[in-house]
Amino acid sequence: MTHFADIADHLEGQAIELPSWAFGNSGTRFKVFGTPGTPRSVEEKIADAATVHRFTGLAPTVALHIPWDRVDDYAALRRYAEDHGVALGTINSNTFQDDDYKFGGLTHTDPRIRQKAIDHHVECIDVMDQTGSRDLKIWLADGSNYPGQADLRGRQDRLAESLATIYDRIGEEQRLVLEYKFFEPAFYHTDVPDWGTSYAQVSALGERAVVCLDTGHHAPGTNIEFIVMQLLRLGKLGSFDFNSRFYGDDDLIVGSADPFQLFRILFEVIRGGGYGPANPDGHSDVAFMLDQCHNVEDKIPGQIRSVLNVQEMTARALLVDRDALDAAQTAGDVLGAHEIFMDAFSTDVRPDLAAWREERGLPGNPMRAYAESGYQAAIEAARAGGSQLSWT
Ligand code: RM4
Ligand code: MN
Repeated sequence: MTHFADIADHLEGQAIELPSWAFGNSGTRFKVFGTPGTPRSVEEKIADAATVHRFTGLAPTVALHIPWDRVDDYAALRRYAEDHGVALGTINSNTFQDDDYKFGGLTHTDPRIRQKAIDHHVECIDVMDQTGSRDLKIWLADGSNYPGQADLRGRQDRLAESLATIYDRIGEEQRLVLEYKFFEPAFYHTDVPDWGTSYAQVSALGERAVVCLDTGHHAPGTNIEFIVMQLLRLGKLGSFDFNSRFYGDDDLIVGSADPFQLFRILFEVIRGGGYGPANPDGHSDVAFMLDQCHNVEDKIPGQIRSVLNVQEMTARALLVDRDALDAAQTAGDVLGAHEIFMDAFSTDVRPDLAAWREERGLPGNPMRAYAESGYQAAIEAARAGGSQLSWT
C-alpha cells in the first residue's frame, strides 16, 4: 500500500498553465453569454490568472493567444505578469480567423497566403523572444468539407514545407508544438487530425518539435492513455491541453466528464517519466496546460476547480502501488492488478491535500477561500462591459 505521506513530496512544484482565453467570454455557434467581471484587457486576464495561482499555488504561468492578446510592448506585459506573481508561457498562433485562411493557411495552394501564415508564426516567435516563452503552439483549422475538394497529399507536403520554414526560426531553447484535432471546423478531412500525423510532421523537423495532446480532440471511446504512453515512449509528448468532453470538443472543466479517464492519463504520464516532480532530475519536458472555455459558469472558480482536479488525480495516480502492480501483471493476476489500480483511483485524497496546502500557507479549500475573498464582487463592480474574448 502506498500512502499519501509517501507521495506528498512528488506534488511539490506541480505547474499547470492557464489559457488567457479561459477568462474571456466565449460560447457556441448559437450564443456567447457575457459574464459580469469579464476582463477588458490582456492585463486583466493575467490578473485573473494570477488570482488562480494565489489561491492554489498550482498555476504559475499563463498562455497567450496571438492576435487575441496582441499588445505594443511585450516586455512591459512580461513585467506586469511578474509583478502579479506569474510568468508568461506558451504562445498560441491563430490562422483561423482571417478571410484569407478560408481554404487553409500553412497548407494553402496560394504561396502568398502560405507566406502570410508563416509570417504570423514568425511574429509569434518574436513575441516569445520578448515574453521569455519556451513553446510555440500551433493548432490548424486547415481541412476540407467535401470529398474531392482538396488534394490531401499536396496539402500534407505544403504543410511540411511551411513547418520547416517556421522551425528554422525557433531558438535553441524554444520548441514548436504541433496540436492535432480530428475534426472541426473542417468536417470531411483535417490536415493534422491525429497524433500519428502530428508525430510524422514534427519528427521530420527535429528534436525541438513535439506533439501537443488536447484531451478533447479525439473520437469518443479513444484510448487516450495509450497515445500518451506511445508519445512518451517516442520522446515526442510536448504538452497537454487539458479539458473534458462528452461529445465533441466541448472544452469543459478537466476531470468533470470522466474523472477516471484523467486518472488513467496521469498514471501513464507518471509511469512514462513525463511528470516533472516525480522525476529524479526534478523536471520533465511535458507541459501541463488547460485549454478550456467557461461559458455558463464563473471563469475564475472554473479555473480553480480545474487545476485542483488535475492535482487531485495526480495524487491518486501517484498512489498506485507500482511494485505490487508489476508483480501482479507479471504473474498474470488480472483481477489483482486491476484492484491495485482501482484502489488508488478510489482513494479520497481531499483531506490530505487540504492539510498539505495549509502546511504551505495556501487555503485548504481554495474554492471556498476564493468565494469568500471578495475578488469576484470587486471585479464585477470595476469592470463594466468587459468581453476580452476568445472568439468574436
Ligand atoms: C482549438 C485548439 C487550440 C485552441 C483553440 C482556441 O480547438 O484546441 O488549442 O487554441 O481551439
Ligand atoms: Mn487545444
